[in-house]
Amino acid sequence: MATVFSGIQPTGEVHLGNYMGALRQWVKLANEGHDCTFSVVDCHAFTLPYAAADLPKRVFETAVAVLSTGLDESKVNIFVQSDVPEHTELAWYLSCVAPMGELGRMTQFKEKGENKDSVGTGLFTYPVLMAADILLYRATLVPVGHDQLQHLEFARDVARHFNHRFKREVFPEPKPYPLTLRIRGTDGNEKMSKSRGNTIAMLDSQATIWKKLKGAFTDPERTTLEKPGRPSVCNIFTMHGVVTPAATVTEIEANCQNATIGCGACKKVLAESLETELTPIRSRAAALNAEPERVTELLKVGAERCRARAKETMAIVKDAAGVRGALSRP
Ligand code: AQP
Repeated sequence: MATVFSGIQPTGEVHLGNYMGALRQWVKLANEGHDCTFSVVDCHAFTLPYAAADLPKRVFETAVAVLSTGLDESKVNIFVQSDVPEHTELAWYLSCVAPMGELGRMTQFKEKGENKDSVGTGLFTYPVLMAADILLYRATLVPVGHDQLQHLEFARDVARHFNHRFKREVFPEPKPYPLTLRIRGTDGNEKMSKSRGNTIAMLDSQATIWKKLKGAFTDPERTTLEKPGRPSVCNIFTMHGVVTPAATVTEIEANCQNATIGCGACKKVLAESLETELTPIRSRAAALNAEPERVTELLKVGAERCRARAKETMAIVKDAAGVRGALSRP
């Protein structure tokens, strides 16, 4: 069984891209019995400007969304990153072995820093913090989307550099668990993203989901009902692949290609499938929202379990690096 770590940023409402692309896989990995740790990575959200007054609410909502997917919190560690200060502590040690040249090649930094007058150092060193998140739990398997693969490769390099420098196998090299699915936004072009305003939230009501689905882009070349559609380029069809029963997906694919089903009817089927999928999630979220102190308690227990593990790793890291302050002397 693998040790799994993954995180989600509290940068907005958790959407169907996050759910289909990542959270559903988290539930699968947990159900397979892997040792799973999942975090609301609020320190990562600090890398770009945000309204401080909104952050606590965002963190809470993100935690509720993660918990409501059906993860069994007695078996899985779920916590807020800033509750375990060893993440930022380890990030410092790792930054001292992380090659600057590699950081400079990170495409996400180039994208997120583009056209900004000034960016914080944290945006540049973000992959070091991500490496610390993973290596703190000595994770061996990390669910990552295509856009994070480069950061995981960096984390592997950092683990190698640290082990080599201190001649000890402190960190295993984490392997990617590729998240290949990419859900586009309702605008049809870009990745569905919290910051792009093109999302369908996982916890949106049935009526809101339908309203957003009705307006969502499909195959841009299917301009009339009579024209055959191309399911392979249609975002609606991608989502069918996740939540609609396989036999129905096959039927929809053929009917779209033969122009015997229109986009409206196809979206109706998707709305029904989403309703079946999301109803239990919505009711778990409602129960959690009705008991906010229970959510806080779950996150507290998760953070305590993670801190215990994090402290163990930091003791090994410091021992390997010969770091001994007065308080850590025997
Ligand atoms: N559209 C998507 N399709 C498939 N997977 C997605 N993920 C995000 N968007 C899609 C996956 O969700 C996980 C958590 O994402 P994150 O919050 O850590 O960061 P992100 O990828 O930057 O998500 P957003 O929504 O695009 O946030 P913003 O707008 O703040 O940058 C990740 O595993 C990610 O792959």
